[in-house]
Amino acid sequence: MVERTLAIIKPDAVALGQSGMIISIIELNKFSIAGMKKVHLSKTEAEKFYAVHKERPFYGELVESMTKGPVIVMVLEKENAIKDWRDLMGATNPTAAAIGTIRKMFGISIGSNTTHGSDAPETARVEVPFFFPNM
Ligand code: FUP
Repeated sequence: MVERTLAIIKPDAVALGQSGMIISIIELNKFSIAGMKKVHLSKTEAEKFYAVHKERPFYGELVESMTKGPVIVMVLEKENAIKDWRDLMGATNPTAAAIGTIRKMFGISIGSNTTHGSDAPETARVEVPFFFPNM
């Protein structure tokens, strides 16, 4: 089934000049980029986006790391886009991510792990319109 998922290139990766390479990898893996923009999240926006984690000990650091600079937000489209983008990103912690995954190649730490991807169809249905209200 053709699906849409939300992808974010996080502030550290944008600041390090890695976004072009990451977008190339996305295209080489046959995702269609249905939407893309560069935005600098406010604290309120980042808190809302990651509200599911608000009771977790890393929530404050997560919000801080997502607001320290601009991010590139994309809607990726393909068959099984949600799982395929999660597989291409790799495990949350770059040290545990498989060789060849984006988080393994570019990630610095669990709190600086290069990219975000929706984790399920229900999540994608909320996250895509969070950034792209008309999609
Ligand atoms: P993922 O779906 O792989 O992005 O992972 P989670 O939804 O579990 O976590 C969201 C973000 O919180 C991660 F990308 C990084 C951050 N995080 C931490 O900083 N520390 C943790 O122990 C877990 C997650």
